[in-house]
Amino acid sequence: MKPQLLVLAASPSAAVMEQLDRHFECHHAWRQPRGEQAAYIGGVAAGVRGLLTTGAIGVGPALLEQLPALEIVAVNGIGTDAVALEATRARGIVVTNTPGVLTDDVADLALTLLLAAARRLPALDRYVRGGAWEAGQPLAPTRALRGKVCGVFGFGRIGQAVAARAEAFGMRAMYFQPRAIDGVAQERSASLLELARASDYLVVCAPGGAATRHAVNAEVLAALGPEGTLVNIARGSLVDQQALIAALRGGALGMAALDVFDDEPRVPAALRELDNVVLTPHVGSLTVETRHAMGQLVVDNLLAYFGGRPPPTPVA
Ligand code: 8YV
Repeated sequence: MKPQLLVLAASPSAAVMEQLDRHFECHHAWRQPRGEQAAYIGGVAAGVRGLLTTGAIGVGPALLEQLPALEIVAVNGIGTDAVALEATRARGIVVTNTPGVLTDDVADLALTLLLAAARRLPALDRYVRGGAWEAGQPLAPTRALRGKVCGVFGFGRIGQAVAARAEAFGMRAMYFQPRAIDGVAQERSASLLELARASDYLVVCAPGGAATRHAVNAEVLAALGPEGTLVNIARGSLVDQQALIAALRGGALGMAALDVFDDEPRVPAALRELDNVVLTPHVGSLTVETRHAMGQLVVDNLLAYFGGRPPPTPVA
């Protein structure tokens, strides 16, 4: 008998979906209309041994309680801040994620956002489309990247990949995270506040969760300053969104380029109305290649676990 798998979100890779359906009895909750998913899950919950979720969706205590036979949570993503890890630990439920395979694409998006903010890409696009160019309206120059400081908050795989890319654009990369990293060339600031003070661009790459909630607060934003730019490709929870809106409105902060938000997919109108922001809908890992590699790692983790082998990428 195939193990029963509750699938909360689909992979865009057909090869991944085919393997899931081949090896597991899949309950595809994502195929149900939003309003009917809870009832659908209630109907299949008793036999579910594996749960496939995403970094953004995770799994909360209430759903875990509904799944008495659950043995493994396979996260199609790197972040586990939305997984109730205390509850999974207490029940001995294995949790896996997809580290490594998404590093380059997420770092690429960080630089895409940084460049879009630095060179005012959305405004330039509007300038051409709206006929302002043809009408001869004036256009102010933007600032060069070379020689500027790119502060990286959170210096794991993704943070280090962001630093390497920033350096390729002639920027100086620095970082802050509580634990110093041996063997890296970049200087570590004494605190996030110090890093923000030193930075022209502050790129948030740290994990979400209680320990980092609102780490980027009004004081950090003010330290980044009126010429500074905040880039966030990590989790909305790391930034105090209300303080960010106030800083962008009042000029305490120059610009923000954001892929992640507090309460996705809801983005406050106050943020959407601002001209000094660049917004993308949580797409750091959304490329054909990376989503396939992530999905394949999810399949490999599930097959290893149910085959009695250690999953390749367990969450410690
Ligand atoms: C995805 C992410 O949005 O890896 C993460 O933690 O947030 C993203 O890569 C998500 O997990 C999609 O599956």
